[in-house]
Amino acid sequence: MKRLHQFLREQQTSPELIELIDTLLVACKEIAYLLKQGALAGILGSAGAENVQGETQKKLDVLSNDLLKRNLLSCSLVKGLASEEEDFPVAGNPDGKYLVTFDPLDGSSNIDVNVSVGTIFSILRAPEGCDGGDESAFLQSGRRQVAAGYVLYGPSNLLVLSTGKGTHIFTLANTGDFFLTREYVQIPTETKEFAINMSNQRFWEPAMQNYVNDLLQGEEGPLSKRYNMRWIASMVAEVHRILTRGGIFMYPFDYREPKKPGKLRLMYEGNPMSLLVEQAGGLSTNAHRNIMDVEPQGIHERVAVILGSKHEVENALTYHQPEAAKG
Ligand code: P6P
Repeated sequence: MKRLHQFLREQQTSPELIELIDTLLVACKEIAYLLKQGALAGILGSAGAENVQGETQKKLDVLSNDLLKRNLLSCSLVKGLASEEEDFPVAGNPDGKYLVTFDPLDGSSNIDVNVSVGTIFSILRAPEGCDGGDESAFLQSGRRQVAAGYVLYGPSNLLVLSTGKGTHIFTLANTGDFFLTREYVQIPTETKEFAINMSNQRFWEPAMQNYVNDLLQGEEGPLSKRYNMRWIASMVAEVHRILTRGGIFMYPFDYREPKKPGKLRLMYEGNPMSLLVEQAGGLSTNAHRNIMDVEPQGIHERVAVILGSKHEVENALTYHQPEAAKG
């Protein structure tokens, strides 16, 4: 079995990027250990505070964020970092080469019910002369990511990573090593499985209403296929299922908060997941353009997400064409 380092060296990944990924993974291994302790470590439940998103922070949100911050700021390669749990970017080494954005514990509402959660991360080059604590340094499209991935804390702990040379899966062994367990993942272009939070249906735009209605009509409907549905409420787990067996995941714009383009965040959810999905032959769009082509206006910017099996995403997009959307 090939270790992560060996695989990255064989892909000609720079020693500096390998060092940065390693540093990030040290924190993720500590998070994995804490999660396994659960209630025994007295770390479940709410931290009694809200983050910049207005979401109640879990104790583990704060702990995970602190672990990642501590490790990344100790790495001389990190010029700055931005986190879902930090109102503003945090400056690192002024001579650092990279910027890191992350969601320290995605799906944390699932922690107290023992359902899989994950750390999502995205690595950008620090623009020449930028201030690593200045938001403008981070406002780069997803196409500029040098690496992205997630660590899924589940029945097994997995790293899914891309440096732009395919999407690969590594499994964490008891030794603390990540071993390559699946390389050059390819998402099936067709699927019979969709993931969306149906309780929001009345708030969607007509295009999404029409598409999901057709999915629900199954073989008797215009799509002539019996679909199944999944909703785990952990984007990391949904994306992992799609990378593993195909599917389409949607968190569309809805009228509950019409000023926001969506619930999920562009810089540390949409972009990293889009790199992994595209590198695996899938599509990832906000219903109007590929997510990685969106030019960010803020580090906590939201984005609508439709991602997964190429032909199914293309099918969903046909409902969003101007002439169809009037339907
Ligand atoms: P809802 C988790 O809070 C998250 O950001 C994603 O991981 C997940 O897909 C989504 O929100 C779940 O949202 O509205 O179903 O709770």
